[in-house]
Amino acid sequence: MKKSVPAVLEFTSLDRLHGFNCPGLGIRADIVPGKINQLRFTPSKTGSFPFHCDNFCGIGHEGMAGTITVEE
Ligand SMILES: [Cu+2]
Repeated sequence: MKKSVPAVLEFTSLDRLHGFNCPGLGIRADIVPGKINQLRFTPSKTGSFPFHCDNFCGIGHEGMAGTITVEE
């Protein structure tokens, strides 16, 4: 992502309820099966920000994670 550039993150799930949580950027969203959830967000700082699934969803839950990179 680019700092100070508005973006829309879209989430959906093919199986069950998950949760997107990126504490470093202060954003989270429910990820609901069969639905597209939109999260409007404008990053105000640069860096690498880990995110994870915050709704225990079964096997593989621990691996549901990644990093958002915000550049200048
Ligand atoms: Cu999950």
